[in-house]
Amino acid sequence: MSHAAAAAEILSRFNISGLDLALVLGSGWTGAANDLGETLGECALEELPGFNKPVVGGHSGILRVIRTPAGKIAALFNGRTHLYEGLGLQPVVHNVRTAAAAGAKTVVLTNGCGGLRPEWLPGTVVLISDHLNLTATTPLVGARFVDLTHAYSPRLRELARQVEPALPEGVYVHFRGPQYETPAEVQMATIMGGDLVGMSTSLETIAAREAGLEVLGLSLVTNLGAGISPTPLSHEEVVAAGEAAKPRLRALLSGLLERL
Ligand code: 8IG
Repeated sequence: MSHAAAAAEILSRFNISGLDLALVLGSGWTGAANDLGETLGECALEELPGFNKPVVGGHSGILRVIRTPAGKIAALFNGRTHLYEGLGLQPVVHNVRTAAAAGAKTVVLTNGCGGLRPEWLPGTVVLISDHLNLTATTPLVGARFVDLTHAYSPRLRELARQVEPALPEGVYVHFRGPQYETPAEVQMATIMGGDLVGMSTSLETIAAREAGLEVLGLSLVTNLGAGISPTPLSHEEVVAAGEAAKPRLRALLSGLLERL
């Protein structure tokens, strides 16, 4: 499988014996992950077997490997492949499978998303407590009956709250996209028990749990869900909210890496 090849390439390229953890940095999070440790090396994602260049504006497409202040080896994936790109499921979960094949035990999945609670203004960070996978698909093939009861690790959420005690929690609803939801779909997501709407993360979480990784999910609310906000959604709004939240996101990631 190409994730084994990608993992081998990461270990040889950066001269490391394995990864301890991986972070996937989604919309709004990329710039927050600079200077989080000693850089051991970096490369463009598409130089590694099975990876594609991210298509979303604001994703640098760089893999950086660092030694964290706690002495752990971490891979920072800046950008990801989404289901809506039409490349299929395997490229979407290649990041977490590669991280697991390289020895990682933990993955931090971050994203930018829409918020369904009016009190969560753009710039709010939310711990993902659970998800609704509305993509009607799965990265798992065959009789892989993976338990998702604690898909988003209660232990890691507690650890995040040691860094930021007031972090709220919410259920992430994964729509395939790439269009944003209609107001009716946003209502549906709310009625179904959702708190956040986005286009990533749940498939990576499923693959990560299959691979035995512990998952922390962090969402940056960059806009209110369609119909909740009086103004139309735009990707520029998303980028601006990420930019404004950068110092806070950086502090959170830095505090996490001291503890992970
Ligand atoms: I950033 O409002 C971002 N990503 N589905 N809905 C969905 N994805 C998003 C949104 C949103 N904002």
